[in-house]
Amino acid sequence: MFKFNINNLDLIISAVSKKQYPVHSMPEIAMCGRSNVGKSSFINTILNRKNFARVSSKPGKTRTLNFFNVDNKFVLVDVPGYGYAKLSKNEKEKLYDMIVEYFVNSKNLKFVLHLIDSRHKPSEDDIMMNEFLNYYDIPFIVILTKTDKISRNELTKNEKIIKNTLDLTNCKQLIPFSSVKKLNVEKVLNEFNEIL
Ligand SMILES: Nc1nc2c(ncn2[C@@H]2O[C@H](COP(=O)(O)OP(=O)(O)O)[C@@H](O)[C@H]2O)c(=O)[nH]1
Ligand SMILES: [Mg+2]
Repeated sequence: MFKFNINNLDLIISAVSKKQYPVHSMPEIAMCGRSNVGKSSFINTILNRKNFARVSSKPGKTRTLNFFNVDNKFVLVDVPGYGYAKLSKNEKEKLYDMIVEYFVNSKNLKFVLHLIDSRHKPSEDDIMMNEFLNYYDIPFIVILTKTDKISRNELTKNEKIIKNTLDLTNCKQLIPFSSVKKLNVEKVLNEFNEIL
């Protein structure tokens, strides 16, 4: 199986607004999803690393846009997980403002990986994020996470529901994924390779 051999995964900056975005000329790939959707596991699986999750879950780095330099090849932008039940309306609005500001101002963003739990109908927050991506005309790939937790039949059924619920105008691909089974790792890597 083709693998990324990542030597350096460096946190460039944890930013909360555009004046803090790092200046560079590499392509950017951003990743977003509801908290607990499997974002850290996904990236550890894709990059063949164990330490991304650790870096990205350090206190203070969970409500920020975390820019990672991946081997001087591309910049991975970890967008904070949305949909915490605990967030107040005001905190939630701030979070969405920060995400939208990035979508609007990112110069090198090639596509967004939007992670959605394959077991459920997309949440209101998933739908809102999907609307942002289409509205700001950002190409995205939907990653259906945790497919190992459901049967083939359920996955087929849920895929239909998800496709009917989301606006897939700007969607390049919808990829069922499992970090446990390493399902479709190559498919994701091919999408990465295309922009490098
Ligand atoms: N069975 C299974 N569990 C997963 C998968 N991906 C993540 N998880 C579990 O889901 C929980 C949240 O995962 P995490 O990667 O931390 O999610 P994050 O909050 O989006 O970064 C953890 O308990 C993971 O072990 C998967 O593909 N299959
Ligand atoms: Mg995480």
